[in-house]
Amino acid sequence: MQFKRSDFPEGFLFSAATSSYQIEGHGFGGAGLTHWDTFAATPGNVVRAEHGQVACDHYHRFEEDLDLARDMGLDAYRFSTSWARVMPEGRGTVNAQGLDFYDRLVDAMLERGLKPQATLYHWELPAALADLGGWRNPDISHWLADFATVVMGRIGDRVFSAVPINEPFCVGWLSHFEGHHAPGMRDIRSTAHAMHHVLTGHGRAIQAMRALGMRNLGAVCNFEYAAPADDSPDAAASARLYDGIYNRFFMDGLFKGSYPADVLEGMGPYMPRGWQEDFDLIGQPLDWLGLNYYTRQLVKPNDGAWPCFDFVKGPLPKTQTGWEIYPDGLHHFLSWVHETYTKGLPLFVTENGMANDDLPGRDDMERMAYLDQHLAAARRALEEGVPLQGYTFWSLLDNYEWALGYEKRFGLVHVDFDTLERRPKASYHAIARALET
Ligand code: IFM
Repeated sequence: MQFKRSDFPEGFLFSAATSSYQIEGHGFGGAGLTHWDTFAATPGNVVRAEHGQVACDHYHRFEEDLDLARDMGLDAYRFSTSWARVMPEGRGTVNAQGLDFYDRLVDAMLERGLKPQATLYHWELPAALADLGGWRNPDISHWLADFATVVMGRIGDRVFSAVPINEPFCVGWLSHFEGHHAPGMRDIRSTAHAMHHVLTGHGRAIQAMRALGMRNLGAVCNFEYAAPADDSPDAAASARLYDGIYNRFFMDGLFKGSYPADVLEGMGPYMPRGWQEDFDLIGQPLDWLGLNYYTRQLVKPNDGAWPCFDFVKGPLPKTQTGWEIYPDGLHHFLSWVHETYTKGLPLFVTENGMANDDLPGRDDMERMAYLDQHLAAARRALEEGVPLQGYTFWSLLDNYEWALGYEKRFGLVHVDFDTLERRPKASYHAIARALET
């Protein structure tokens, strides 16, 4: 790999990320049923109906996994806490084994010199809360705040940073409009409610963590570069609307106290009652913002119902998930977010990486090139004055890629899902060399 630690400022934080349901093994330790378990058990939702009951068995192998993170030379490790592991019914009774697990996990990071970067919620909603409407129910902000109080009451004194929700777009749009993720809905009113409640949930969880005296609290959003599929004004308008739904909705909500007019044109009639009154809650002061970035989309209009757009296969090289490789998009978002919204607030790239058809013993040259190109884009933004303070690889391990099952491999470490053996890939070794001081 081309990049070196010394290309980045002193103190720049390198980490790798995972998430609870994708690696832990939800069948262990008294965790409750989640909406991902029920979604996966329903035919047609997930490739081969694969689920997270064992996943990478990180629940039993976390020491070995954190050794791998330490030996790569990382400064930090980004993980998430499973709501259903800590509170199997989502509210009320606490599963002591679950809290003990996160307690041991955080201590194990600290013992290895890894700063714990916590995410409260990375998508495994307790099934009992899904029964109550999940993200469509306005009470979810209170339920999430209660979960924050319980889990951070135990580990919040030792985490380096914390964020309520990973990728609000996926929780809202992908899961309630496109139906690709649990709960698999395709309904505009549910979408409008979920997209708003994910932000009220964010706000109330930040309040709960501040009340515990926690510092270094942020938000993590995902961004996708929207490009018109051709030169027509209609394609430009479609790309603009996609950008509104994916990128501007959450940024405007968090930092401007409003939602974009073009998105409200379609979604406004379906928003929950009184949504305009919630922006003080949503706009809690933050200490940093995290950006997850992977790809771009080419967008063109269609004759259907709002939002009236489709995606077109682009010409650029693609990853195993078919995503175009477009590093300029990362540079664009870092600059745009800094100039338009955060204006000096520290930024972190909190996820970036690619799926590749990796086999043990085969060099993952494609991943090394992808990471180098994106790190170069991040460095360009930094040189132009963007206050970028860290970069996180997705992911430490091959893991459960949601509706795509275990086939799409994002890891720096190969996992054999039959034996659960871990084998560092060539990219892992290259990063270790690049980070050596
Ligand atoms: O695996 C996911 C992760 O859960 C959230 N961000 C994108 C990754 C790759 O699709």
